[in-house]
Amino acid sequence: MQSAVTRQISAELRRRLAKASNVLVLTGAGVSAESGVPTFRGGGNSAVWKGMPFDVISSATMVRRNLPAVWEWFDYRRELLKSLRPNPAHQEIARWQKRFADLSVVTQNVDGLHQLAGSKDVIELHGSIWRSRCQDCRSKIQISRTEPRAELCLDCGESLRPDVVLFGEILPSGAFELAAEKAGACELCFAIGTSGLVYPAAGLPEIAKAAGAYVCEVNPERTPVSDICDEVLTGKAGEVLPLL
Ligand code: BV8
Repeated sequence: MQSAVTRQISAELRRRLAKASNVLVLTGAGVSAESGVPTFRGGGNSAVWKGMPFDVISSATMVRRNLPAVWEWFDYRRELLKSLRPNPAHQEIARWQKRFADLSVVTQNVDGLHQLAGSKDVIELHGSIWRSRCQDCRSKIQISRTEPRAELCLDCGESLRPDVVLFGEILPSGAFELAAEKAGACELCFAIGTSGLVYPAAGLPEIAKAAGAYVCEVNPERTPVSDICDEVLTGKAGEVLPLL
């Protein structure tokens, strides 16, 4: 008995999956939802921390106004992540690195679960919750899953902040440019678990589409990205991806 999702997968997509060599995957918070990581929007929730919507606490303004509060929010999320593991969606995407000659994994997520699942060369558009950055000399320090994080820069002694791109901040230099170049060169582009609201990341499927790629969305809900897709697979990433 074929599942509802299997019936959704078109012959065209199957054909393209069979012959594609250059594939780009753009993921958002939804790809980590089945690992237990709360998403920011969709599914009725929008992350709120101590009364502040996430785009207020995760913002450049808040780093200037109240860095300890920003650390508290990120420390809380990192603590939660310590007990969470990659789900079948992350694992399938990691397997795709061998399946396709040139697979680009571009993520908006900061949780590190793609890397934990085995994906290599992940383009982290919004940085990583597992890294700090010095506010002064900008040196970066990995945050361990077991040891307490450093409070001050080991090089210059100045205060550290999460090495994450907050609202109102520019993306790591080169990250978006590389992702856009890959999007412009791919034959097949998947937008997986993203609400398609946050730019410039949300512009990547449009770049792929304009360059002639076949664009496919995997999401339980419709999003602004759905309108430009060649195919929309309605379902959870952890259930749909293994069927592809
Ligand atoms: C920039 C890190 C320019 C932090 C994030 C006003 C002031 C300042 C900027 C702006 C402004 N107005 C607009 C902007 C631009 C802003 C923006 O786009 N805002 C939007 C909200 C309107 N963008 C920026 O600020 C970016 N920078 O523009 O810089 C600039 C230039 C020069 C000088 C200065 C600035 C930076 C944006 C990055 C912000 N940081 N994250 C943190 O993690 O706390 S973004 C944040 O939202 C998350 O990281 C996430 O990556 C991102 C997008 O969310 P999604 O990943 O899509 O997740 P979401 O929860 O929204 O959706 C989940 C989806 O999954 C849903 O569709 C759901 O249906 C689906 N789903 C659920 N379960 C499943 C599933 N799918 C599959 N399977 C499931 N099981």
